[in-house]
Amino acid sequence: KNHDALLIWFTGLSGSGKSTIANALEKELSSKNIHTYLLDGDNVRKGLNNNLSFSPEDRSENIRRIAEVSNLMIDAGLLVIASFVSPYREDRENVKRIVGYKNFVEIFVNTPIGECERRDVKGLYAKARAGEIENFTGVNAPYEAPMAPDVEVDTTVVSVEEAVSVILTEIGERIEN
Ligand code: GGZ
Repeated sequence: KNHDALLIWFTGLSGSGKSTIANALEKELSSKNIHTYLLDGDNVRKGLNNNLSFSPEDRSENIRRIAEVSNLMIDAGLLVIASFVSPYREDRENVKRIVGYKNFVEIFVNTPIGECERRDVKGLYAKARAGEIENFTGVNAPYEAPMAPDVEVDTTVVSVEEAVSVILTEIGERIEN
């Protein structure tokens, strides 16, 4: 099935629910016979970007490489979904430049940090609070919220299914060729 060249970019804190929604979205798109690829910390930071830390400079490089890889995948005809904290506005702006503004859809998973920290799926917030992790986003490193995301969801307010449905509505006509 055809679709516009598209990169669906999830940004938000660790534990905000980005990857959960991104995975559910991918499943939904696959069921519509749309060929997708999901990039996230698990498949990028362990391989291509395994030499990068969480310093501001390395995060910028992480995001830049992801944007370039996304661009190649878009050229290959895939609908790319990316799920990264991507805390710096300038880095996300750079992604838009690289893939082209019209190909970029920004999803801000704006779950309050209190909830992310309460979930603490990987115990990282506790470690960061204990001073065991430097540059942990939301604790001792900044998160610059998008000014005008295409979609904003708070997982304390909407379910995963509802979030996917809002995103599908947003990209609607772009996948209905
Ligand atoms: C933020 C960190 C950090 C620090 C390790 N700050 O919940 P997770 O575990 O699975 O998602 C987080 C992931 C963030 O990697 P990204 O590549 O998305 O970050 S960025 O876009 O900022 O480059 C978290 C884990 O890695 N993690 N240390 N210091 N998250």
